[in-house]
Amino acid sequence: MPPRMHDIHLDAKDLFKRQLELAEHNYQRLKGRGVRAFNVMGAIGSGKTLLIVQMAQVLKARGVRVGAIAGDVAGDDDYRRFREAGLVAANLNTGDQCHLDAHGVGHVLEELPLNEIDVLFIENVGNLVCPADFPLGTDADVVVVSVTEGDDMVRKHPKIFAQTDVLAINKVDLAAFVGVDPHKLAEDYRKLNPHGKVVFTAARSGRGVDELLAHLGF
Ligand SMILES: Nc1nc2c(ncn2[C@@H]2O[C@H](COP(=O)(O)OP(=O)(O)OP(=O)(O)O)[C@@H](O)[C@H]2O)c(=O)[nH]1
Ligand SMILES: [Mg+2]
Ligand SMILES: [Zn+2]
Ligand SMILES: [Zn+2]
Repeated sequence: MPPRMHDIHLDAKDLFKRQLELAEHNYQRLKGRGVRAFNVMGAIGSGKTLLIVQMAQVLKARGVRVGAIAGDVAGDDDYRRFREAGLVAANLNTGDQCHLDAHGVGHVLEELPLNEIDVLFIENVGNLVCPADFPLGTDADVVVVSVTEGDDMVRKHPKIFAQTDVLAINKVDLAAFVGVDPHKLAEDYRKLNPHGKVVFTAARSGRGVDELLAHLGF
């Protein structure tokens, strides 16, 4: 039987090479349309969606057209939040997969009206482990960690933090209630990733959102 067009049945090294090729393909497609894209990763409930919505409001006020991809295992909750915030949005359900990959994102890029947006936020599935192994073809990677996850999150997930461009330490408004010092997370991150940028955010109030955008080049 001839292989189907998108069958991926390869060993680990080939798989990684294939991921890089697909990511490069996405990158070229986005660049071809003049879209800057960001992979927003982080644990479940860390505040990825709310931070993206807050960044989008600031960017919209500056005349920047924003789109978002809602990556979730199931459902359309985040997709609807993006739509309600006025973003060009797409929903990407992964089913049994706990991360986005360049292949799935590539199909969404075929559908999204990329000529109507300047910036694309791709919200990954809530997970601090395997999204680190799947490049999507974005310009930069953001990880959101909230203080409510504990002060040891960076040490427990060194891979994703070591390779990310910007760390948003979110829910700092709750730091005192959960007895977590956000500076501790920032210190661990700087040790792992001396070139990464760190910003303290409280997405509910919008604190830190301008600084986060500045770290992304806006
Ligand atoms: N107090 C406080 N609550 C926040 C903050 N950021 C997000 N939240 C709340 O935390 C909950 C989760 O936020 P989301 O933005 O949905 O988190 P998420 O990372 O997108 O979650 P998943 O997509 O399910 O992984 C929501 O009820 C938010 O209102 C913050 O800075 N402070
Ligand atoms: Mg979300
Ligand atoms: Zn396919
Ligand atoms: Zn996974």
